[in-house]
Amino acid sequence: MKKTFVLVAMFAVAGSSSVLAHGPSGHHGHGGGHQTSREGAAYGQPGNPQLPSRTIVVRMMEADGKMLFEPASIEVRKGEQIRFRLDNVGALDHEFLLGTSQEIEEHAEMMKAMPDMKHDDPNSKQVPAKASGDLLWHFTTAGQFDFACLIPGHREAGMSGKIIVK
Ligand SMILES: [Cu+2]
Repeated sequence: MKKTFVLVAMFAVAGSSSVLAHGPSGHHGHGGGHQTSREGAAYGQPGNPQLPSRTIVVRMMEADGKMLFEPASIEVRKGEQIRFRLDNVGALDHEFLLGTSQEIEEHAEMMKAMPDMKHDDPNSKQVPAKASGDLLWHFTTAGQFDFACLIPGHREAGMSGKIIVK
């Protein structure tokens, strides 16, 4: 019984991954009737670089046996476009992935199954050690969302945070 459930869950995860890969993507332009473009974006849509944005600096690091984002709690206003400036000041590579808590949970399970999987989605950014990256996101919906580093072991070590959209 349990085994069946796990298989079904894996299938669902694989399905959502293709949504992420082809979903709210800047690669194919914005809007339009792409069948997956509404899914996986409860927390908004990729930002438009032509429009104004507010920059929030998020540092990624290891400290005292932990790994963390600082700040780990971010508040934005509904409708705001945020440019996350991701400063990895640590000695390891990290990533920033934005999503609903359920999405992040599913994605984390998938990362455990496929640890070498790389993300290349508009809602995620990999940042090598001592480097910086940018992620532009338009928060269109009020609610509470999550961000995390899904490199195996990192989220467990503390690399997760909350985004509250008011
Ligand atoms: Cu990390």
